Amino acid sequence: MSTAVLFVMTFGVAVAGMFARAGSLPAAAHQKSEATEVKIDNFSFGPAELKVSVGTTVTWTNRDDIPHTAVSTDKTFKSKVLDTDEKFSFTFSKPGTYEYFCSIHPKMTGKVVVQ
Ligand SMILES: [Cu+2]
Repeated sequence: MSTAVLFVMTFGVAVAGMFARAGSLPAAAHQKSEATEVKIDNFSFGPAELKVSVGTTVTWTNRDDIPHTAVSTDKTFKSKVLDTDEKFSFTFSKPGTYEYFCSIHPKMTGKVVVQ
């Protein structure tokens, strides 16, 4: 193996390492971020169960080609009918378990656990 090839390989690993470390910073910051997303697609909420800290804003985005809603069972929040690519956001200011469903398709359910 030539020195040049060895150098390129070593350098490549070093660069990859730097990117990996740089990449971990935004990921760590993201965990503390105040916004989290739930995607609605194929008649389901994803993730179906979401754990967030108090004060987090959760945004539901309808990625389905069918209208959906996100309505909590205890009426804490209630979206309008979301057409494709429409969003609904709610900020959870109290800890608790918030179960919700789609009022058009009540078999679609999800849960937000606020800690
Ligand atoms: Cu629905």
